[in-house]
Amino acid sequence: MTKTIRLIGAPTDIGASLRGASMGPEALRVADLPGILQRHGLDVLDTGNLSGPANPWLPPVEGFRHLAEVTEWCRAVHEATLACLRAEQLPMLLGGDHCLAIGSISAVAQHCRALGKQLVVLWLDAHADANTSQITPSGNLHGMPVACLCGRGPAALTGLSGATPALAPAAIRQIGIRSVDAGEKHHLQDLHLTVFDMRHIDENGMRQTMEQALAGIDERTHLHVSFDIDFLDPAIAPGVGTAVRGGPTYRETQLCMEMIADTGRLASLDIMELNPACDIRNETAVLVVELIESLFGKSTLIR
Ligand SMILES: [Mn+2]
Repeated sequence: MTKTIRLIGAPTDIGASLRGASMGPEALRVADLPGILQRHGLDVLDTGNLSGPANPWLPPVEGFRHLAEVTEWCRAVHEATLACLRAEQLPMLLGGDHCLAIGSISAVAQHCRALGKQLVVLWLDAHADANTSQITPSGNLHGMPVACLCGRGPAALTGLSGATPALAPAAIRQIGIRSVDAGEKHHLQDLHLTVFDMRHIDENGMRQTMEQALAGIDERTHLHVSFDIDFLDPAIAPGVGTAVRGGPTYRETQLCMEMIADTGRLASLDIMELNPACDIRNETAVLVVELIESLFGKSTLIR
């Protein structure tokens, strides 16, 4: 890994059900994310935070909360991510809530399309994030990015990459899922999305799950990881707004990260939904930084 890693902060909770993810980028910096990566010999460039509209905290309109503001934030993320990829750097989006992945992954999909690269997106999350305005229980857009990327959503978001859908559902592999809304369950089936839920991990173990999730990745693959911090078990990661118990343990998550690193194909990353208002003495941010070290190749032994 010789590429420069560019940190892109997106301090907003515009698509979330609870306020506080807007403080995520700064909490990761306080946990010394840039310094720790640099001490691994990685080239890290922190270009600061993007800016966008404030959170007006209004009820949903026609099934969406804050659609205009979410669109503005996602456009800013899309633009910054695309510029970074075109400069042959590795974008690391520091969220912010998970609606912003519509912006980052739209840019990644657009870039891969232009270069003829195969795109694989690993979606690490407690939730499937595949709601639409018709089936959402809340209208919060952080529950809809997967649907939007698959072309199911408002045109302003589904068309960001210059093509709709931004990517084929087959490009997405979800891991750690354990909370799916009633209508969303049918939608997942309808999209034929690949979902390795917690039951799959229970029955097959993290090793076999990751072997399946990483199948088919080769030297032509652009691997994107969209890491929602609520993927982790809340017993080890309390700093999230929508915690669901029964997530992967510390060891399971380390294995997941190390197996991704072993592919050598990680080319872009989202670190989403860290909510310092829910955290205890920034311990979740510190844990996340430790996991990101593993994602970039830290291992116990020389293998
Ligand atoms: Mn999510």
